[in-house]
Order: sequence, then C-alpha cells, then structure tokens
Amino acid sequence: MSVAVIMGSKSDLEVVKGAFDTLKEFGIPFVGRVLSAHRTPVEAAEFAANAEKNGIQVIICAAGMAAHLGGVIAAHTTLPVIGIPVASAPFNGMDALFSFVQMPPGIPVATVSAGKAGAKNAALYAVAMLALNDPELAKKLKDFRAAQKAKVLAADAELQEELSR
Ligand code: RP5
Repeated sequence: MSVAVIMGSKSDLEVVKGAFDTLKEFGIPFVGRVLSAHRTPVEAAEFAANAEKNGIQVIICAAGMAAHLGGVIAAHTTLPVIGIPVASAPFNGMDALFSFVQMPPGIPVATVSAGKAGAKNAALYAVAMLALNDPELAKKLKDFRAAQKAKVLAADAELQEELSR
C-alpha cells in the first residue's frame, strides 16, 4: 500500500470516494479507513505510528467539524499528510478548514480544497509526490494534465463556434 486515505466518519465517504477513484485511475495501491481523532484516538495514533513500516508513503485525511484528524495523524508520523476539509452544518466547512489549515509550526498538514474537489486534488497531490521517484507515474501525470488541457481547449473551441453563429 503506498497511500492511506483516512476519513473521520463513514459519513465523509461521499466526499472521499473521489480520492479513491483518482488513485485507482493512476493504479496506485491504497488502503481506506474510518478512524476518528476523537472517537478512536488510540487506533488513529497507532495507525499513523505504524504507517511507515506498513509501506505507506502518503496519508490523506478527510474530516469535518473540529477536524483534528490530519493534525493527530501528522503528530504520530513523519510521512507527508494531506488534509481534506469536509463541509457540514452549521459552519459549512469553515470549522474544518481552520482546523486543518492552522497547524502549529513543526507539524505540517498540506490542506487542499474543501469537499469533492479537495478529494480529487489530495489524490493528485499524492500521485505527484510518488511520481518524484517513479518515471512511469510521472508520465501518467503529465498525460493526465495534457488530456485535461485538451478538454478545456475543445470546450473553448466549441464556445467560439456557438458564439459565431
Ligand atoms: C467528523 O465529524 C467526521 O469527519 C465527520 O465529518 C463529522 C460528523 O461525523 P458523524 O457524526 O457523521 O459520524 O469527525
């Protein structure tokens, strides 16, 4: 397993599954877990402490509300940790965003966009890290960017065509 994707609750899955999809698209082996910084603190800490020796290279954490998951995981490992803030009522994700992004100096959590965009970007960021030592994966990532660019250029060409009618 090279990537671990942890969510604070199964209720985060709808947001997180985009990360699974993207990791699958790139052929990255991953493990998905529900572990909570507050409800299963011992298990979360143990998972993080053992992650490196279990072959994990990057850990993605998604959580909502007082989202301490990324920070707690990062506190127990030197592996890179990426945080996805999940939106929930009544603060619509601002609470989770601040919890993830305002890590004290010394224990970084690389926070991506909130919600589904963040799940996709967290996986892409993990791919970019793994690609540093994997030329084949680096090529896949460049191909992904090229395909994405082609899609936008095609959409622009289509718009120009519609506007010229
Ligand atoms: C957080 O609290 C979870 O990550 C989730 O986003 C939020 C609510 O959890 P549930 O009450 O849905 O289990 O720890």
